[in-house]
Amino acid sequence: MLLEQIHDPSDLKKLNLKQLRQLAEELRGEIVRVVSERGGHLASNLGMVELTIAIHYVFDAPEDKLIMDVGHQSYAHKLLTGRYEAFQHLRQRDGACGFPLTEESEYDAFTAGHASTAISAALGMARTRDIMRGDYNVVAVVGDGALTGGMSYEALNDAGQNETRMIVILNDNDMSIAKNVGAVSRYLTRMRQSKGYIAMKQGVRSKLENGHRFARAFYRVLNRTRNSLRSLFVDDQFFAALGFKYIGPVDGHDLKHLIRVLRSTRDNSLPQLIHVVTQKGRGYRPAEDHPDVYHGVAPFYMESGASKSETRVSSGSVAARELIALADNDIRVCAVTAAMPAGTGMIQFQQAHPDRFFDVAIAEEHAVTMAAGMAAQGMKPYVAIYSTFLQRAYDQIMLDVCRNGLPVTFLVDRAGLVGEDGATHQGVFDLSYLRSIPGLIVAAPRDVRDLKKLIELSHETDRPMAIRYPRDCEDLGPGIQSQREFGVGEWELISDGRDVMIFAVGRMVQLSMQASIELMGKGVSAGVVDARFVAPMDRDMLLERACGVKLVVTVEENVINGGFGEGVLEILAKAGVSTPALTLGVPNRYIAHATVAQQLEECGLSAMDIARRVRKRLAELSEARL
Ligand SMILES: Cc1ncc(C[n+]2csc(CCOP(=O)(O)OP(=O)(O)O)c2C)c(N)n1
Repeated sequence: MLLEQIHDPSDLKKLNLKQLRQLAEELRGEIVRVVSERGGHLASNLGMVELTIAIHYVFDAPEDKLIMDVGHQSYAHKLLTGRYEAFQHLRQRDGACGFPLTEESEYDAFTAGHASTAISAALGMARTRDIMRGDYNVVAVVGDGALTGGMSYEALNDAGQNETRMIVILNDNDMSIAKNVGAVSRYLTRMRQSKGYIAMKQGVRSKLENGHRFARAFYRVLNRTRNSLRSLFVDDQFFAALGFKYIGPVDGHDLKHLIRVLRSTRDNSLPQLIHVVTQKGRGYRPAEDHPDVYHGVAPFYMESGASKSETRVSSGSVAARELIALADNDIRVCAVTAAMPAGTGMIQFQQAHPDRFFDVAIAEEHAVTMAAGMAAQGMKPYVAIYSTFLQRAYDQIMLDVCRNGLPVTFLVDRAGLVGEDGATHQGVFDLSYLRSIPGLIVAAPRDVRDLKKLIELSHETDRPMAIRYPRDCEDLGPGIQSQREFGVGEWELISDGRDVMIFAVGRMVQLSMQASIELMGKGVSAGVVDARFVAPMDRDMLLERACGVKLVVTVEENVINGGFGEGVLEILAKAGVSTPALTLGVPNRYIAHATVAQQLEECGLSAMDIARRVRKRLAELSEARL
């Protein structure tokens, strides 16, 4: 295998074109094999193979800086930069991260995971190079999906104004996770279709090489009138107006041509944008046929492409079904997503109510303020965004929705620890960043039944509300189902305890119940309260249950700093309650990729950990009393 001989990009430069093509096939095989075992981003990576080879063939990383937007398409890059072994453990604890990570390799110039940051980061590096009188190239690789994010335009606008030397490679596969949307996407489609011009030019050139007389004459005319003729076919006004020299469209699977084009851009002193057209899922039939389904996958059988994991009903799909039912009877109900129709489950809403579904592209800030505008005119918008991506829209939630007191509901998906996607994707900050916003109701269901009730409640209230939930929500069954309907801010006593009261949020309710059983076995009577509202809190229940026990415990799948537990401590302190308290949650650091179970353990949040930590604190307290 050629791949085994590539320890860093300098080995790549020793290969001839035929070998580079063979390497491309080997890379594809390796990516499909490893992703089939470990899960990960498949289709985007298969589309990037030739482009990655060409970039490393032409540029000299790590001196030249390569910045990949989102970074989910960096697998070939990892395999070509000395991480073959780590890649065998892709997305596993201590294995290769699924995104570029500066700690992992000097070839990863910038840690990423969220979209539309690459051009800004690249511009910052290019400016630094110029100040420090360096002489390296800075190359940002941005997908057409990532180009829909506002930051990309902020960066292009800035880069173009004073002509900073940098290269932006637009990897255009016409797909975000789902089909790309928006006017810019339509514009790119027109540019791609101008490939007719390029095909014609190439056809004429090859005929010329074969000595065709008319072709030779035509090619001469074509070349002479190149610019005016080209503009008939390729409308590059948009990028030119932003101050970028536009090059393309270029076939992203034609290695020879790619290398030639990239070479022509090396060391140029202008901002340049190379428009490369690739096919998402290239080379693996199931991914070519369904690039959206194979964007990010769980482990699958290579032969058939079928998933190895059993299909589970996601919380998002439960939420979508509930919303559809509400929308059936209320024309005000609409759904908004930022490029994640399938991931958030809202694709079902789209099918049921296409005229009230809005995919605004990778534009979380816009999604929130657009929903605020709709709510201001009488709609009841539901904005479904993952916890980690909603971080982008903090100011819009704070001012455009909440300052205006508008009834927008945020369906905050993938809340809590998310597993293999790792540090950039953890949903462990939302309770902190949402809890502090005046007027916003913040709730977390303990299971799907609760999720449905919370959505019903959100429909009844005219206040802004956020409901946060993990991807998979259990159904804890009617056994512990709330016996009564609850209002905003009401918690629920699940079991009483003489020694300890555990106040738990969301998925932690179930683990706390298991912990209480474990504690009972050790002679500790621990009760559990489902603290389903983190804002406003149920002060009365808290004070009632916190007095008279030896220890108050809070458990949340959120960072401790600014989280639920700190809110509880504040209420207890202000009320003068002196019961000792233990706050359990995610430590205030970035939690790397691993399984959710491993991450829970790492944070000391498994049921056994909760029980162990409670007993330890009880022991410390009784020692202190002696
Ligand atoms: C701020 C933000 N929102 C949403 C996402 C989720 N996401 C990851 S990749 C992706 C699509 C990116 O499309 P594109 O840039 O065209 O890359 P492709 O996968 O098509 O190669 C999305 C929406 C993200 N990473 N960051």
